[in-house]
Amino acid sequence: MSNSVELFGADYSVYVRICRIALVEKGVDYKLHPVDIFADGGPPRDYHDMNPFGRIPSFRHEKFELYETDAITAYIDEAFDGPELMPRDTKARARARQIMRLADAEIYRHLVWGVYVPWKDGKPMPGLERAGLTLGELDRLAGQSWMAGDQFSLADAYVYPMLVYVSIVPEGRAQLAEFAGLTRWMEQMSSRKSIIFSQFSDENA
Ligand SMILES: N[C@@H](CCC(=O)N[C@@H](CS)C(=O)NCC(=O)O)C(=O)O
Repeated sequence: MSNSVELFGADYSVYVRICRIALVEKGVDYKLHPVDIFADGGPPRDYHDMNPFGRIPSFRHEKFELYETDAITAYIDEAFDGPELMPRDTKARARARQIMRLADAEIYRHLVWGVYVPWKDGKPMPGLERAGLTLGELDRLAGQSWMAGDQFSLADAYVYPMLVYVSIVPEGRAQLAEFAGLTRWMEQMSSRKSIIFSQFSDENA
């Protein structure tokens, strides 16, 4: 099975990291092929055969190819043996999906691209205004120990890489510290094998 699973993307990407976390949590061996979308001239030309939009990640299992993280992680969960990555309970599963879409629509868009990315470039951070609302809502929706249900799920895999980038920014870290539940969850997540294995290079800088 080992080399039949391939992931294409860069280790700085939150979406690539979500897939890597899912693969490790599921216990699936895989090969990561580096694709740098920010390289001069963009990703290699033949990468567009896998993803015509030039976004990462893309995924291949034997001859089956996929892009879009939601589809990739659902496939990983359903195609391989190992712990289930979505709650069985209908309400907990709905909550997990809600949090995953909130991560796409709010956290990635406004806190990764509106806080972390401009901060790194020394520019104003328009997303900071929205951080309290978004983090407060996440804190309200999250379960006691996990984002949804009573064990790790894809909702945890989605939110963690995004909040790590928020926490690298001093102003983002200060806003996160206002939410004791989220802070505790971040600490708990930080010692998981899948999280350690997929660390961003600037995570502990
Ligand atoms: N909806 C896509 C989003 C993936 C995405 O936005 N990836 C970023 C890197 S984290 C990317 O490739 N950005 C380049 C671009 O949008 O052109 C997914 O869920 O996989």
